[in-house]
Amino acid sequence: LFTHIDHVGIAVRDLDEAISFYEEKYGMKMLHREENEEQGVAEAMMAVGDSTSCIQLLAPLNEKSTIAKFIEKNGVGIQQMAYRVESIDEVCATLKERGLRLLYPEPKRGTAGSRINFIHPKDAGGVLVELVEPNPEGMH
Ligand code: MC0
Repeated sequence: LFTHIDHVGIAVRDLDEAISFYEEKYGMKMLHREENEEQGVAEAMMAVGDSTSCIQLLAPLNEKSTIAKFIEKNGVGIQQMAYRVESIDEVCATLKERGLRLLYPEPKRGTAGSRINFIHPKDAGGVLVELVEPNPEGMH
């Protein structure tokens, strides 16, 4: 069903500070950075070595952001686990058949024009699981 770990998402308060930490302490390179208003986040993708898996740093764009709510409740730290898929439409249909709730009826726009959806954490053992179909012209 899933082909790779696409990224692990980490909620941070200050994106620039977090990027510097990952660059200076871990030697990671930033592959991509953008603001996604629909999701309420400023985000940066940090490459883990030569793999295509990333750490996604997520800072809230405003106080209504899901990331602001997450930090208020839990503090900073791991917010989500994202798997890469080939066809998000097929994977979502399969997961629905298997009784899992997806957050969106249709995929939304994610990093670099990817198509994304989420499995509700209450149906996934307390883990917010994101599904990512990368944009072929995007970052991977
Ligand atoms: C909430 N819960 C979580 C959780 N967020 N559990 C694990 N991981 C998380 N991140 C749990 C809470 O502890 C609570 O359980 C219950 O779910 C309801 O939480 P809530 O605090 O009342 O929050 P809701 O229901 O308002 O929102 C939770 C929900 C939301 C997952 C629906 O965060 C959401 O829509 N997330 C998907 C979008 C997203 O995260 N966007 C930001 C990343 P209890 O037991 O206390 O009831 S954007 C992104 O990732 C894009 C750019 C990309 O990668 O391309």
